[in-house]
Amino acid sequence: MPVQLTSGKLVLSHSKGALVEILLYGASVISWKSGTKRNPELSERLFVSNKAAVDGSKPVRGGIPVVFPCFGPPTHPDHTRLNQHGFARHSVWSWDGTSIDEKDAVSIKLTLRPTETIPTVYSKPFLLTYVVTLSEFDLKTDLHVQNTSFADNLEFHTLFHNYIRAPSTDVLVGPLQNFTYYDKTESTEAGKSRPKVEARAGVDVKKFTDSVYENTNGKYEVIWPGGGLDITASNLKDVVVWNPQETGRKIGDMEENGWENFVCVEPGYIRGFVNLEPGGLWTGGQTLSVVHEERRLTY
Ligand code: TA6
Repeated sequence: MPVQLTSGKLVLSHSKGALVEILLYGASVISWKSGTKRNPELSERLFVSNKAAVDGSKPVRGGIPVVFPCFGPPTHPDHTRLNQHGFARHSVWSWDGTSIDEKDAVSIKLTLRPTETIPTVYSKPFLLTYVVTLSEFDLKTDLHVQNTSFADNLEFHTLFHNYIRAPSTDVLVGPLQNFTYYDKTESTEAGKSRPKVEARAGVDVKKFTDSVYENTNGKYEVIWPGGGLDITASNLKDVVVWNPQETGRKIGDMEENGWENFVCVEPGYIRGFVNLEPGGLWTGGQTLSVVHEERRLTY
């Protein structure tokens, strides 16, 4: 069965073996297992903390959390009553359709409308449609945002908070050279970090890293000795690279030393807000690909 729903979790199976698991809670991808062209053996490509809640009690610590309508602590007047990273990752989505294409790629569609608790903290009308597509070596996630108001614009951030399974002491993310970034690990009196220009082609996360790159080219390689994957983003002009390292001890649902086993590479639109006119439709997406496994650890 290409798609099965069991206790609020969808399992997508590709005919060549790849698997992905998605919770209706938060539309959270919590597992992606894939082989590669050279090695058909399935490997888990994402990190989920063994202390993560996957029962819908709180956002999942790992996988691919969907961030909408605000990234980080709210800064927009429409978002003042929201938690960090918005409500999409802790709302229950509806399964709204399935399709299989001529190459056996399996897609599911999830939707979220302002029902239940959302209107108590957010007054703007919207319709979110999240499409997850599993191919033999790729995982694609697309978020479609519809402004269902007839009168008001809709302003939002959105981001895919990917926890990529990788040895954080050896991983490199790039090419990011010459892009402007903001180092959130720097505490400045204004609470805002100054813009810097990345001098490195490949960025490591050997120390606590929380960097917001803006206006990049949307193509990223995440590589480590013996492994790696590509991320291609569309309509997501920014990217965050995050790993807490030892500060992860302060994160309640972070497993012991979990920070040694992932890097977050998070394509998004978070510097400035998307401004969607009444009735407008906006789409941002990404494709994670493991079609190459062996990579040189140099740029
Ligand atoms: O994307 C990086 C970040 O904004 C970090 O600053 C850190 O807060 C991380 O997200 C995790 O946030 P969370 O709300 O999931 O604990």
